[in-house]
Amino acid sequence: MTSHSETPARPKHPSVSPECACAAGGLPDWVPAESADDPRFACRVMPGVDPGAASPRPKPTKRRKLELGDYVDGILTGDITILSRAITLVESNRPEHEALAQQVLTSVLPHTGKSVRVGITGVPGAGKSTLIEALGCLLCERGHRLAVLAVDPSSSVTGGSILGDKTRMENLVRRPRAYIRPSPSGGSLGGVARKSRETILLCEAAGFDTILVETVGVGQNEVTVRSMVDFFLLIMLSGAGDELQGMKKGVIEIADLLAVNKADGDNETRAKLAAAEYRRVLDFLQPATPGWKTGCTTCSALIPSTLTALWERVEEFAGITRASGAFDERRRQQSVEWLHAMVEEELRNRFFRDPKVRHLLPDIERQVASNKLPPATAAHRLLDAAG
Ligand SMILES: Nc1nc2c(ncn2[C@@H]2O[C@H](COP(=O)(O)OP(=O)(O)OP(=O)(O)O)[C@@H](O)[C@H]2O)c(=O)[nH]1
Ligand SMILES: [Mg+2]
Repeated sequence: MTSHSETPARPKHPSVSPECACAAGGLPDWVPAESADDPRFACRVMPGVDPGAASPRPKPTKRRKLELGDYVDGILTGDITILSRAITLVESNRPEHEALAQQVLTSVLPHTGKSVRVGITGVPGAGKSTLIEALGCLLCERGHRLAVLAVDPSSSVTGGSILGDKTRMENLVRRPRAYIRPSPSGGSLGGVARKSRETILLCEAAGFDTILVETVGVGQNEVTVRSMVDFFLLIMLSGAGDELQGMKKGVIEIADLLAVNKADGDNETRAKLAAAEYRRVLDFLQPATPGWKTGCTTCSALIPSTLTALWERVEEFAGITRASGAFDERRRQQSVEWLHAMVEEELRNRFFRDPKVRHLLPDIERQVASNKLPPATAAHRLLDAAG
């Protein structure tokens, strides 16, 4: 037996390093060298692991670089992995990616356009994602191929609600006929919108016949999503009789259908009353789409028949507007507006990147701020400098 008193006193802070452990044959450096076989010093220091020599962890296999033809073939054959990579390419801000992304888009463009694009908006918590999941499953069962996208410029800051949604839409995400894509983290709404528009085209080329675009009803988001979809659905909640007060008239005016959601259980009657109130208001508003009367219905993700009825309205809309030409006319207008928006954005970027502008700008800003120069004169001076 070895008593504690027989053990030599340890240094207060024994410094143990792999090097000295090796030098002392695996013993801590406070063990006398000649005591290697002394059972009182049973403790051993394991040599440290050299990360270089350690059993190699399997290296992440580098993904094969795809060429233009790989992207185009993959997309057109509905290969979801390649579609996802093409969307990532479109979302990238790197100039070399941008050039390839544009080539991919140009190649697949003749195969785009054959879908119904539906925008879904509503205040946070209105039940958009839950509705999309329930409706999406229903559409998949009917044989549709469905892509769910999100436009949420705040997502790069907040982590993005659709990221949560992807796990929340757990039934839909497992359906092979459905594809869910989180919002691109583009910062500005303009950037996110461009990427989302291009993503819609890629999804259509990959064979998705129904595109649902979810956006949170705050700020300019709704107007932007309206400009990229055929049908715009506004999800509402019934409140305590003050529905219209918090609601922006402008948003109602761009919708093709209002749906008072969560019309189930105790809430059903209240939702129906709210819907009737909205219908009275809609009678006084200009419809968003020529030849289509914007209506208001009730729905619940918990009651499939309400979702079927909701989708019937979308199909009816598509039928009527396709026949009248309003459907195609809107798409043509949207493409031209998109062109103009792109030109404006590019001009603005080039202008503010111009070295002469960057040189003059701080001083001109100061002069404008201190009322020494009228803003219009200042703007012309900068524009002239940029040539
Ligand atoms: N009773 C009832 N609850 C619902 C219904 N749809 C959604 N909810 C609940 O409402 C809450 C919000 O639903 P979400 O689908 O996340 O709402 P959202 O509009 O996508 O919210 P954001 O993405 O944050 O803007 C969740 O707790 C849902 O369970 C419905 O039809 N009936
Ligand atoms: Mg959501």
